[in-house]
Amino acid sequence: MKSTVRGRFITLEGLEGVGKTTNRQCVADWLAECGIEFVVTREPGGTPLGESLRQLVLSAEGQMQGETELLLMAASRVEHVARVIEPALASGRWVLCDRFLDASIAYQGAGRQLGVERVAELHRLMGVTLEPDLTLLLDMPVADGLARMAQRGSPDRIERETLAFFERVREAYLRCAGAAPERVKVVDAAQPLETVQA
Ligand code: T5A
Repeated sequence: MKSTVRGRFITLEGLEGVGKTTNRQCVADWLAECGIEFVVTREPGGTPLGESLRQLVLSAEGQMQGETELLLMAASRVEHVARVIEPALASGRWVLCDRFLDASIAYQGAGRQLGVERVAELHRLMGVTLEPDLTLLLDMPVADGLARMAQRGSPDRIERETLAFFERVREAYLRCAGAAPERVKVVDAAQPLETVQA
């Protein structure tokens, strides 16, 4: 009987406006050219419930406790891993995901200052132990990413955060890369698109 080879899990990370969505398409095209079966998905979101949580967490008006934000991100992730990511990987398909746990580490752990270890511990308690095989961290100066994003229209609740918040997020992402250089590859996203994609 033929055994199924588990698929690979690739994530795209980085601040707003660095080009995750743009480059996701490039990676997807490359996987398709290689004849690899894959699923493209995103967080928060990726399931019907996750997409509702995304709407809730990004569009909420007024204040939201950092802990509430973290729990909503994590709830979306639990559903996503159980219903989409794990089944796809188990069936041999690759998964290309726009943001994953590193985003909670960076945005809630560092940006909201809830503590990186606290965020990691919450996920362990919920049984989210899945790690990407490869993370492409698109990195560029915060102000440049925000400037790209500003051309796109009205910002969501998180996009309205301060420069200091995004600086903490960027630093945390770079620390993730430093701690796991085999998994996290940093790409200079300030370069022209063709160079980034190459
Ligand atoms: N969040 C998410 C958390 O706080 N915790 C979590 O656990 C998770 C999972 C999600 C929000 O939720 C937060 C983080 C976010 O605030 P999102 O929509 O996934 O939101 O993420 P955004 O970062 O907001 O997505 P954006 O669409 O804003 O940014 P992208 O996808 O990085 O950028 P993209 O591809 O849309 O490109 C932006 C513009 O730049 C141009 C593109 O053409 C586009 O116009 N561009 C370039 N221009 C010149 N040179 C290049 N190299 C370029 N690359 C792209």
